[in-house]
Amino acid sequence: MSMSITLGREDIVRLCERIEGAQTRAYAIPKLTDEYPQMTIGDGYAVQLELRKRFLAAGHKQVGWKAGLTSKAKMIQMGVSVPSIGFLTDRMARPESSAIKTSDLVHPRVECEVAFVMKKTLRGPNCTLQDVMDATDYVLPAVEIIDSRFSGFKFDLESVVADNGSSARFVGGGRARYVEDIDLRTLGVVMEKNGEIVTMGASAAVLGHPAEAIAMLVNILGELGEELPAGSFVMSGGITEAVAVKPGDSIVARFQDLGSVSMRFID
Ligand code: 0L1
Ligand code: MG
Repeated sequence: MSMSITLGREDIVRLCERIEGAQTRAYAIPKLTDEYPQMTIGDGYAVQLELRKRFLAAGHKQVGWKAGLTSKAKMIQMGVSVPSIGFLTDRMARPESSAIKTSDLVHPRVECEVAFVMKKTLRGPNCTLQDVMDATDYVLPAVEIIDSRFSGFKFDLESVVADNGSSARFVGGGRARYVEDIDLRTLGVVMEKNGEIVTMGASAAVLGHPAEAIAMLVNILGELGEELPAGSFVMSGGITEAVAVKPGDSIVARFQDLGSVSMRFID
C-alpha cells in the first residue's frame, strides 16, 4: 500500500474541514474522490491525521484505534486487500445498556467486534499475530456504530480512510477474558435487533483470527510512523455484517464466552 501524500497542505485542510463538518453536524457529503480522483490512500490518512489533531486540540482524548474492512467479504466487496484503520476517542465511547442518540448521526449501522486492550506497546513493521497475543492484556466484546458520512454509502477506500474509517460510536461490555483462556478464532456471535436474530458469525471471519487484524493495524501504523501504545483499546473489525439502526431499535450482541453487549437507539 502506498502511503505517499500527493495533495498539498491546503487541499488536506480543506478536505479535513469538509469531513469535520459532516461528522459534527451529521450530514452526508459526496465521496472525496469525486473532486479529487487522483487522491491516494496516503492522502486519506493525511486528512485523517489532520482531523485527529483538530479533535485532540479541542480536548478530545484518544483512547485507541480501530481496524475496519477486516473481513474477507467486506474486502472483496470494496475491492481492497488491506483493511483501513481509524482512531477512537473518549467522545465516541458509550456505556453498556445506554440509549444512543441518532439525531447526531447520518445513517448509523452496528457491527459486532472483538476489542483488545493492550498491556505492551507494539510497533510495525513485521508485527505478527503472536506479538499481538503477547502484548494483549485482555479482550472484551464490543459493538461498533459506524456512520459513513458519504451519501448513499458510495465511497472508496481513500474517502473512507479520510472519514476516519466511518467511526462514530462504540460500546464495550460483556466479560473481559485473557486471550489464553478462550479460542479467539472460533468465537461465535449472534446479533439481535428488537428480539429477532438479524445476523451471526464467527470471529474467524476477521482475517482468520481477530489478532491478525490488530497486527495489520500495527503495521499500517508503522507505515504512518506511529506505534500502538500500551493501554490502547483496539477494535479488530466487524465479524458480522453491519446492520442499520433507527430510533426505537434495541440491539443485543451475544458473544460466545464473552457475554453480551446491548444498547438502544433514540432520536
Ligand atoms: O469498521 C469498519 O469496517 C469500517 C467500514 C468502513 C466502510 C463502511 O462505512 O461500511
Ligand atoms: Mg468496524
